[in-house]
Amino acid sequence: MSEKLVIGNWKMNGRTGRNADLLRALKALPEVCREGVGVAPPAAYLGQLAAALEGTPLALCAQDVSRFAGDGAYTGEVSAAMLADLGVRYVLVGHSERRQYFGEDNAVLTDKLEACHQAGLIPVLCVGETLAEREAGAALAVIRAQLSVLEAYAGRSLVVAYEPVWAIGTGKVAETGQIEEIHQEIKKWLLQCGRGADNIRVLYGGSVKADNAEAIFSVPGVDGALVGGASLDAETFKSICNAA
Ligand code: G2H
Repeated sequence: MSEKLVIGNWKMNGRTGRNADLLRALKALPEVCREGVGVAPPAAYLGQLAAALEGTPLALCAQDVSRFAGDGAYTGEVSAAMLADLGVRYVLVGHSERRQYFGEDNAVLTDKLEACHQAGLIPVLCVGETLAEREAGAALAVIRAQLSVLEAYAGRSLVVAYEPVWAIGTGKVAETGQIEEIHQEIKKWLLQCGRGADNIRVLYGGSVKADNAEAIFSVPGVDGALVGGASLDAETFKSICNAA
């Protein structure tokens, strides 16, 4: 796998003024403002970022997408076609916070993957186990069950992100051996289901920071990172992108 992919997931943070300041800082940093780096603001600010990122190599990403592909009476929803219209390239699908707080299951995620495919967007399917699941020895079984949504996915473009739930926003980072094991298993699974793992990046996410990025990027099978909290500070995000 060639260039690593780093996506900053702003989660539900931001205001127009703060976003403008952060974008100004990011655009001035050649380590960040390049191919292979993306930012995922809240949906409310996708338009602001689309305008600000025009003409730059930074990829505009969305944190979520509606499961409904066509226009219609779906109050509050943002469709894949709308995201594509704004210039979005990557869409997070099935982030653990969506699974936890919004009950997203494989049926919902199957529709979201298909909606991305129809609109020409690249889904970033997020998978990962909770601490209880890991302690019960069920991490791999959980991840395989989450990956099974790909069996119905017709598209070829895809990114997978391994984010152990117990490492998200907690400051706890998986050990490099744990990361390597799961990334290799994900790649093996992708190969087994005919997905050609060579073309599919598998990112790591969960408390990636400036001081652990280099170690994480050097783990075999890690093709990039999904960065939450640490992507809200330009200098910290720069250090992470620089290590990629
Ligand atoms: C995991 C990650 C980004 P953080 O959710 O998706 O967040 O880096 O804050 O753990």
